[in-house]
Amino acid sequence: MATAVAPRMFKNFINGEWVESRSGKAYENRNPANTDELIGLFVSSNSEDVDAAVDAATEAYKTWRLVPAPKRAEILFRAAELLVQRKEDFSKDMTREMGKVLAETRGDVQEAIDMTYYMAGEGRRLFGQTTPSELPNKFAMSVRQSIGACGMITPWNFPMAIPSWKMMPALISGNTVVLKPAEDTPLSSYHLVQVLTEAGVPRGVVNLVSGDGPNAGAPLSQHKDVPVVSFTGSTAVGRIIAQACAPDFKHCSLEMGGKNIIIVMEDANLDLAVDGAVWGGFGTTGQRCTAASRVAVHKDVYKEFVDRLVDRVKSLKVGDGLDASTDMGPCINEQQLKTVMSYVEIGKNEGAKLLTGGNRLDGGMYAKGWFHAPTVFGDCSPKMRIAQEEIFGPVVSVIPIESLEHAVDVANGVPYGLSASIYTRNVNRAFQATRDLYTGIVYVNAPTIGAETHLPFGGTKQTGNGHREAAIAAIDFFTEWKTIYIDYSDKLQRAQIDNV
Ligand code: UN1
Repeated sequence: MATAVAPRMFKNFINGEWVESRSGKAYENRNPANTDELIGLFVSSNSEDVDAAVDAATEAYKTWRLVPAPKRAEILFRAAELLVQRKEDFSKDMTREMGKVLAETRGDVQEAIDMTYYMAGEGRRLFGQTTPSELPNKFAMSVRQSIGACGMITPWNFPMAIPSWKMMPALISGNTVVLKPAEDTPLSSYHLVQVLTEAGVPRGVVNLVSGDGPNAGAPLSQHKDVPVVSFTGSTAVGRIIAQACAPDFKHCSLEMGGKNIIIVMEDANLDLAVDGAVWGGFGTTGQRCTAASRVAVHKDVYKEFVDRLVDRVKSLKVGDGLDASTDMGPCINEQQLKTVMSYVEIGKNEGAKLLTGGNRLDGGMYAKGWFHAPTVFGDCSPKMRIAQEEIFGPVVSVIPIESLEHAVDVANGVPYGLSASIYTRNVNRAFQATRDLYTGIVYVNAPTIGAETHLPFGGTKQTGNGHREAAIAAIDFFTEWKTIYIDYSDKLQRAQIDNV
């Protein structure tokens, strides 16, 4: 429909000002539930924009690193309060640009609030260690030091939470930030940066450049003045970023794919397990790194569990996430929908049994969006591609298992290791599983999603590169240790030599 009102143009935020891109180009951000709705125009940044943002962050770092951490914390506390005040508006905007249902976008903003309060609290801790020296009249301690301008490349599935996971620990530690949010969801990052600015973050400390990976993300990860890069996204892109960081030995934190599993033992509370599988598999339309895209079910309860799961999945209401009765929103974009559709074909060709779904939802209320039916495949073998590869959509593969040992083998038999879960009432089995599942996160009697901000988040194998986000682990990533020895003996004392 023609309109006389020009769409709102969102600019980059560099050195405390909203500025045009040097490229002069912009792109459209549209609602994935209704592509007629234009959220706004966002600038397509290029390497010159990235250079300007990095210059600003590098200059601002000189003074920000010297601001006492409790003072930096006061700004974060104010930012958290502004997020609380604007939670509802930001959640609605997030549903419009990302598609997930309002209850979940409220959760996403809440996760940013939690992280901001949590890291603000760290402003009066940032603990190091004091420890005795092996020599007399000598003092020893370690302190954290900030590093510099941090480049952050964030995904579209948690458009405010994940930028906050990276920005808040970086800022409280005394670093400055250049954020390149996902092309599909820049508005939520825009809101977060706006809030930080209103809360009093000095100019240049936080910068935002919107745009795509090749033109904006790549120059950021390659920039010689960016010593720290934090990325969340696909394993394929993570590998490129790791390579870009390697020549200069940049600190590089990667959060990538997952192929998470829920194990249902024969003694499980099946109602609870079905609830968990539905929420873990189809929450956020399956577009979480932590999504439960595999469910391994003991043969003794397999049929009963699958019947109940399929019944529940059939009753899920797919639609616009702003409608309170909607259970599941659209895929983020056309390409993601096509990926989901291609995996459905792969599953059928591999001989998995399609139990429900398996098709794009089209026509009527779905005509203008990227909707796919929630889909369950049964009788999957663990080596099928649909049971091995990350689909990032509403497709769950159910695998029959014989025993706990078998389930753990299946669980660990994928290239990823983010999250795993077991449903059982047997405490011995629960502990055995928490010990033997080789993932970064394990749940007992809860689905694979639901991480909290004060505990480490991340995974093993091709999910990550050994770092963790959230919690103190995030402070570890965004700081370097400095060990300080103070000798007040007034004479030369040689460690390892003079004290034997
Ligand atoms: C992600 O899937 O990319 O535990 C992050 C969870 C959320 C975070 C998910 N708190 O599912």
